[in-house]
Formats: sequence, C-alpha cells, structure tokens
Amino acid sequence: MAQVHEQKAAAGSQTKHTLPELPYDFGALEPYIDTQTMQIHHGKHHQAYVTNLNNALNKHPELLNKSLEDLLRGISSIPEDIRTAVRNHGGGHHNHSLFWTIMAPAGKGGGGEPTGALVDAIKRTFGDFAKFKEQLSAAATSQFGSGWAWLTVSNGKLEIAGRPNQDSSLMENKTPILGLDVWEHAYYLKYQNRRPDYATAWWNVVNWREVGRRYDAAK
Ligand code: MN3
Repeated sequence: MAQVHEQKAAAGSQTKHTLPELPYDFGALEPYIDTQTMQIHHGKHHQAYVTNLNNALNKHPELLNKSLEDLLRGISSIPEDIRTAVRNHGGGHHNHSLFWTIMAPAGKGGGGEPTGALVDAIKRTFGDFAKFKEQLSAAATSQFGSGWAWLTVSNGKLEIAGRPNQDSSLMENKTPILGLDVWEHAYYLKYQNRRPDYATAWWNVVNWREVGRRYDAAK
C-alpha cells in the first residue's frame, strides 16, 4: 500500500491500473497452493506488475485512456521507450488477473471437469479431457525458465501453447481462457524444483465454471 500512496503523491502521476482483490482467502487453495505463496504472489509480484505498468504509462499519459486489453493487443504501436515495460508488466497484470479468477477452493468450485460448450470443444480438439490435461501439463513442464502454459481461443478454436515471461496471448490476437503460471514464484516455497508436482496438484483448484464462461464469451 505504501507504494500506491507514493505514486499518488507524485506530481501529475496516475494509478489507473489497480490490483484486483483475490476472490477467496489466501489460504483457500491449500493444500495445493500454500498460503504464503498466495500472499507473496498476489501482494508483491502482482502488485509490482501493476505499479510498474502505471509508472510506464505515466510517461505517455494519453495511454491511460486505453484498456489493458487494448494496450496488449496493440503492443506494436506502443511507444518504443515503454513497449517492453507494457509487454512485461501489462502482460503480468493481465495474466495474473485472469489466473486468480480461474482458480477456486478444491471441492468448492475448484477441480472436477469442464461442462457445457467447453467440454465439447475440448473433446473435439484434444480427443478427451485426459488428453487435454496431458497436453497442458506438458506445455507447463517443458516451458524453459519463467513463463506460462495457456489455453486460448483463436477464431473459435482452442489452442494450447507455452509462452515465456509474461507475454500475453492477446499480443497474438488470441484470447486466453486458462493459464498455469510456472514462474518459480508460483510454486517454489512448497514444491521447490518439482514443477511437475505443482502442475499436477493445480488441477484440483481449476475453476471450470469460470473457464467455461470465458470460453463462451470468446468463441
Ligand atoms: Mn506469477
């Protein structure tokens, strides 16, 4: 909160983009994602993306009128001096804002299987739900270094892809509907180097209702 206060105090600067509240308690995803990881991930890492995005945009205040989605979709037209900052921190803000919503406490909205139009599309595209999980987990565990595994919708079609750093799928004109953060900050306190264990455990907290809602909106 101190950082936000300092930003507001700085002359002429704006804090257009703000950290969204978690839709559940920090400990709600235990034992699959631990409380301390959630506190640091949301309160420190995500907050830093928001702060750094605002700092970059304050150098080009006309961009404060654009939505985060528009900034990322139009990344190539962002002024060169802040383009990398918008790509990294704007991408980080968008990715994490999605990530919190597509998780829920296990057995209370988290876990299980998708339903509706999404499950039909998954079967059509990947064969069945088990094969889909295998492919997304493979994208997550094979992503070299920091990045994400994504399920996106592009021209009505589902696609799985790994992307490095905080690169947003929106920069490729694809709409992300599910993402697994495989930066070490997302799992290292509990899982250390065991990224595959984290990726396996994570299925227990996927909020399929929200992913399905995002699919219906994007297709
Ligand atoms: Mn993260």
